[in-house]
Amino acid sequence: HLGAGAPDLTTCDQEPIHIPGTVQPHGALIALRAGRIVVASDSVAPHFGLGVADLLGRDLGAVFDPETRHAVETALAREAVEHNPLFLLSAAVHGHGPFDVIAHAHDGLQILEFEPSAGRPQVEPAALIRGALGALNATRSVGDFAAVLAREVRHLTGFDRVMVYQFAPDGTGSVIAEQLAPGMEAFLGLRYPASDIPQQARALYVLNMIRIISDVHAVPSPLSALPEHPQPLDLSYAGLRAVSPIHIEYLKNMGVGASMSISIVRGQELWGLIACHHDSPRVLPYDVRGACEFLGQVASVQLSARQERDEQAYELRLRAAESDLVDRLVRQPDPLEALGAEDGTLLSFINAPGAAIHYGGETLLLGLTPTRAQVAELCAWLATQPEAQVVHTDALGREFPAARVYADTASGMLAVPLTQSRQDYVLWFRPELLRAVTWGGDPNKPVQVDASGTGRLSPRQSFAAWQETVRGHAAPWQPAELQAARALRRAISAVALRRAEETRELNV
Ligand code: BLA
Repeated sequence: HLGAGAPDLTTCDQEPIHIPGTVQPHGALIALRAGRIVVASDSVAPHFGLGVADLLGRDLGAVFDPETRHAVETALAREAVEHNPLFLLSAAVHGHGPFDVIAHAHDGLQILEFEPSAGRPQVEPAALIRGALGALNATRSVGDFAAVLAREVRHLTGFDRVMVYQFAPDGTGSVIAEQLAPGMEAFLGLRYPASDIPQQARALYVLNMIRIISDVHAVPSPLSALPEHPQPLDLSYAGLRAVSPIHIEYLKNMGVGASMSISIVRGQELWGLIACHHDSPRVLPYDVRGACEFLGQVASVQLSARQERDEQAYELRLRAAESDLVDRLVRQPDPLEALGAEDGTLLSFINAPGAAIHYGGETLLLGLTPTRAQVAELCAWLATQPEAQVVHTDALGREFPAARVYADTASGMLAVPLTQSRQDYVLWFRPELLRAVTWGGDPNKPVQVDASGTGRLSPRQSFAAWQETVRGHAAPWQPAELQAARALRRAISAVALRRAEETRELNV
């Protein structure tokens, strides 16, 4: 599906993943128009013992016995299946099965999917997640919520690795919670490039909240259609949709056998994913997938509320810390003494692992920072810059090349001037975002083009490209942080002004 020519990351967005022309072979799919079968997957042969030719052009009588056919048609007439895949019944097909029969309608077609039944009655999704809902309700912060969500999804599905993956405004994402089976490699805290989940996939995942790749090594089963139905079948809402070969390759590189992900949506945007991996193939019955989707919907609603609460709490904390710092400046004229207390106030004022105070030629360091001499040199450079209330950057090395040597401690810098005229600043630092990620397999192996020779990118290459783009970048300063820094700057000016006036009065 990808265009010819040199591979580059933009081609990822071009792949029409909703019309792969194939389904995953652990099930079979047929599509009907006006009661006639117009599309069928080759996998009807192993599952039903029938050829595609036995089905195309026929009605449901070619699949079901009369009684089952009646039950399916009655359910289809009654249920709202537009874009809404529903479990209809468990039924045998020509002595094979039984199969879970899942139906939805899209683009004027009725699409029936057949998955081997799990051998137990289907359960209402709500019943499967009653316990999880209670545990989720009891959490307060985004972090706690995500941790419980990962635990409950792992409990429900048995996947070896369950992660909550959150997108940043720049489209990159990081693993904010994780539950692992013993022996699984941890990804918690790692950040991945935006191109790992391209645009069209994100758009599809807002429409259809769940997808499963049951076996990354399975050979997809092609769809055949009647000549009068030439356009590719849109599988946006189909559970058996075969997944992008690029992504399959990605999962193989990671050493993953099966994958599932559930969307978490905020407004109309993908907030994140619950991403699940299994070492070996894993098929999940429809009701368990439905329960996961339900959890995803609950998470979509509840995470927003918790995120707002977290943001408000952070703003309050910023304001409290700011007024505490100002109090100290009022009581103690020497900023090194006033702000340099080792009690963590300066570091916790703004979420940063390092801070420094440079005043009257002296430098005080707190946490993860460049050296004293480097901070002094940085302040000398800042003093040559156009005057500003606060100076901030998330790529310091771009603006001040001398800072490149300490990118690992200070790719991000936020500086508040302490005095009008001198090189005096209080500064916060953030480290480079980049963290080493090792994919399954040999990390030293050169980037390869895949076996089919179509010039597709491998995830290793995307990661290398991303490393280049994020080198020297730190997590950006949030608007609330900049606002707090400006408020601190104003307060410092006010304190200095008052002090100047007091001195003048004394001198009179
Ligand atoms: C899809 N990529 C995905 C999905 C995830 C990721 C979760 C959803 C499908 C699924 O559930 O498996 C990415 N998975 C991750 C990340 C982690 C993880 C970041 O576990 C981290 C722990 N991918 C690339 C490049 C391209 C690409 C370079 O790296 C394109 C050239 C494509 N990824 C790609 C495509 C899909 C995808 C096309 C959609 C798959 C589909 O639904 O058909």
